[in-house]
This record gives sequence, C-alpha cells and structure tokens, in this order.
Amino acid sequence: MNPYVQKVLTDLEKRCQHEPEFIQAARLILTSVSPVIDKHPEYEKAALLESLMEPERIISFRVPWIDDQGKTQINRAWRVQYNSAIGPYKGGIRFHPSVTMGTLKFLALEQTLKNALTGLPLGGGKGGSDFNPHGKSDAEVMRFCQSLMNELYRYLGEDTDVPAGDIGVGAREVGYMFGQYKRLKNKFVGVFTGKGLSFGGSNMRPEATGFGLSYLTQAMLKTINQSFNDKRVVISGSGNVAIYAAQKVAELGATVVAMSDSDGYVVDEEGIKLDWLKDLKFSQRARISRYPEMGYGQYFEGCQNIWTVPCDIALPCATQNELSLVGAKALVQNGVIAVSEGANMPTTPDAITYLQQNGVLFAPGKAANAGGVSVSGLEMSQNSLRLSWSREEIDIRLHDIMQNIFKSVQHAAQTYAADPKDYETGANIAGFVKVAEAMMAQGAV
Ligand code: NDP
Ligand code: 2IT
Repeated sequence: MNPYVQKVLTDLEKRCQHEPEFIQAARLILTSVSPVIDKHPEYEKAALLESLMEPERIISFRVPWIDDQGKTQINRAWRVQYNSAIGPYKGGIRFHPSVTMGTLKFLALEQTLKNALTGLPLGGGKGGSDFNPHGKSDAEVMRFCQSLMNELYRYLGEDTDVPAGDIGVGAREVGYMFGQYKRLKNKFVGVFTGKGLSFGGSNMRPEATGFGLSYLTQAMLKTINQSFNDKRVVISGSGNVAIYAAQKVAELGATVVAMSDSDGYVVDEEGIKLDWLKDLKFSQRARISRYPEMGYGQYFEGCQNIWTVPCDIALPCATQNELSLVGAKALVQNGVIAVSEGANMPTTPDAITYLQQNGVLFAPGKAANAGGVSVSGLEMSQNSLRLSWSREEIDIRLHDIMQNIFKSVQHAAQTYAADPKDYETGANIAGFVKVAEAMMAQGAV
C-alpha cells in the first residue's frame, strides 16, 4: 500500500476507534485508491486524504418529543455534512435505534463517493436519530419529526443540504419534516427529496433505488452473457429498496424466492407475492411473519439464515454488515453467480473477498444502489425548474445513469485493479477521482 495512504489509515484507526463502521468503510476506500495516490504525489502535500476522511461539519442535537401518554422522551440526532466539493450536501435521514454518529459518518462517506458516481452535482451527507419508529403511532412520529426539524431546519436549504429518506424514513416522515421546514422558513423549496407527488415529489422516486439496483445488476450480468431471466433471486429486507428491487427483477423474468425483515424470512418457491407483501409492509406496517396467512410460502425465525436459501443472485437490501462470511459461504456453496448491494455496506469485507475469490460477480452499494439518490437529484432539478417529468422520462434517465455508473466503475477496475472484474475497487476509484479533482481545484483547505 502507498505509504501516505497507510499513514492516513493508521491515524484514522486510532482517532476513530469508537466508530468501527466508519473505519470499515474508510479502510475499503483507502485500500482501493492506493494506486491512484501513487500517481498523484501532490495529494499528500494538500492533505487531501486527511480532508476527505474528516466531515466538513457535524451537527449534533437532542430531540425532545411527547409520547401518546403525555411523557416527554429525548432522542439523539445528528446531521453529518460530509463533503460539498461537487454540490450541496445530499443524503438520507435514518431512524433506527442502532444509529450513532459513527454510523452516520460511514453512511455520509459512502454517500459522498456514490453521489460523485451519479454524475450529478451532489455533495455527500447523512443524518439520523436513534428514534425507533416501530410501534409508534402516526401522531408520535409526526411530533418527533417536527421536533427534529425545529433544530435541523437552520442547517438545511435547497442549495446547502437536501435530505431524503433511508431506513425508518419514508414518504410519511419526509412529509412531516418538509411540512415543518416550510412552516419555520415560510418558503416552499426543494429542501427534501422523496416528497409526496402532490407537493413536489418526483415520479419514480419510491421505486428508484430498487429499479436502479436491478438495472446495474443487469449490466453486470451482461458481461458474462447472463440476465435475470429464469434466475432464482434472494432479497434481504422488505422495505423500500427490497420491495421495488423484487418488483423489477420479477418483471425481468426472475423468481424472487425469499425476503426478510429483522425478525425472520419467508420462502415462497413460486415467487413472493408482491401485492400482498406491499399491503403488509407499506399499508399495515406489519411483520413479514404474517406473509403465510394467505396460504403462500413459509416463515422462518432469524434473518441471517436467508443466505442459506439456494439462489443464483443475492441482493442484500436491509442494512450494514448483514451478509457475513458464513452467509457468503452458503451462497457460494449453492452456486450464486452475482451479489449486488441494495443496502449500504451490507457485505462484510471478508465476505466480499470470499465472494470475489470464488468468481462471484460483486457490485458494491455505492454503485448498485445509486439509483435512489440519482432520482433525488432529478427531483431537485424538477423543483428548481418548477415542473415535473413523466414516469417514462425518469425511468429512461435512471436507466442511462445506472449504465453510465457501471461503465465508469468497469473502466476504473480495468485501469487500476488487479482483477478487471473487481467492481468494489472500481467504484471506490471512480467516485474518489471525481471528488479528489473537485477538492484540489477548489483548494483542499
Ligand atoms: P426501510 O426502512 O424501508 O427498510 C429496511 C428493511 O431492512 C426492513 O425490512 C427492515 O426490517 C430491515 N432492517 C433494518 N435494519 C435492520 C437490521 N439492523 N437488521 C436486519 N434487518 C434490518 O429502508 P430502505 O429500504 O430505505 O433501506 C434499506 C437499505 O438500503 C439501507 O442500507 C439504506 O441505507 C439503503 N439505501 C436506501 C435508499 C433509499 O432510497 N431508501 C437508497 C440507497 C440505499 P425491520 O422492519 O424489521 O426493521
Ligand atoms: O443511501 C442513499 O443513497 C439514500 N438513502 C438516498 C439518499 C437521497 O438523498 O436520496
């Protein structure tokens, strides 16, 4: 490894030792970009890597809210405004009890390179809270979102920082947060993406991550003359990303045989019935354990074992580090040909290595799940223009963006990686090069 890269990594491992996910993401990126740094000795003088590994700004705040029993509750929240070299900070907001500042730093770093890959003018950011939306009433979620925005609004803006959804934050939460921003600022602007269609949302934003994941995976499969047609697909999660990925791959001829939530998974050999799953998950906000109620499939407790279900293609679409070496070994044993990440960093580093060493095509999240933020970028453009593009127009643009991402990832892999199919390295390099050039041009201080 390049000695400058090694030094930055060693320092970071010491300084951020309480942020293991951030170290994990940073290590993968720094290792990948080492051959680029070899060619650019000027980066060390400009302390470019030290800059890139430190967020520009982090806002940390408390969120007081009153539950349905009248008791005050306090949660913690953050917004990591990671990097604005290419455009305003852009990235989702996550509500999950596991959220820490370190989690959001890793997500914001990933987002910075992902957004660069889209080719759109988007910087990187991420926000979130340790609030657990499960089991909360609509009114509780609304009061929480409004309270969070009472603090966060002062740091946002359509040209400054534009959040969106992520785990635990969908159209309902975005609507409440956007509404509160508008009240506080007395301005109707595109300060959030993923809004409802009736108030400035984009067509296809709900579908964009899952559809984009399918398009990128399709492009990757094409390199080995394969497609989704007649393939068995396993998808972890049953949220926004997982469900629309399932919809698109089924349209492309695959059978989705298993899906999950954090409690367990269902197997339906005839193909998951998506209308029923959408009803359960989106309308009833119910657990996937209820899927067999209509007489289809079988439920198994424990989400980790989903990777033992035989499949040709696996799409981890739930959360970070959900696909470990044990899961990767089970997938390889059952003959998987491709793993494509719908979630952010769902595959552990040893699992990635194992998959790649066993000839499995692997598409990293920062490329594969970039469709969501891409259509967010298109939503920002439509808001600025005060017009709305059709579903067909957005779908064509999304498809093009995913093709272009795959091409640039492939090109970087062929240029720099030991294995031209090492898309993990390719995506890190292609994203990094764009951010690095923009930072240097603006004076990396
Ligand atoms: P949702 O909240 O809609 O769905 C998340 C799904 O993952 C649920 O099925 C949830 O199960 C499961 N899950 C969440 N946390 C865990 C956990 N700790 N262990 C096991 N399962 C878990 O989120 P999204 O679909 O939006 O996000 C999924 C992933 O995709 C995340 O990594 C996110 O960062 C990433 N992503 C999202 C984009 C978007 O546009 N929404 C864009 C790009 C990436 P349960 O209901 O039981 O919690
Ligand atoms: O991880 C992600 O890319 C997202 N959660 C979507 C971000 C966005 O701004 O649309």
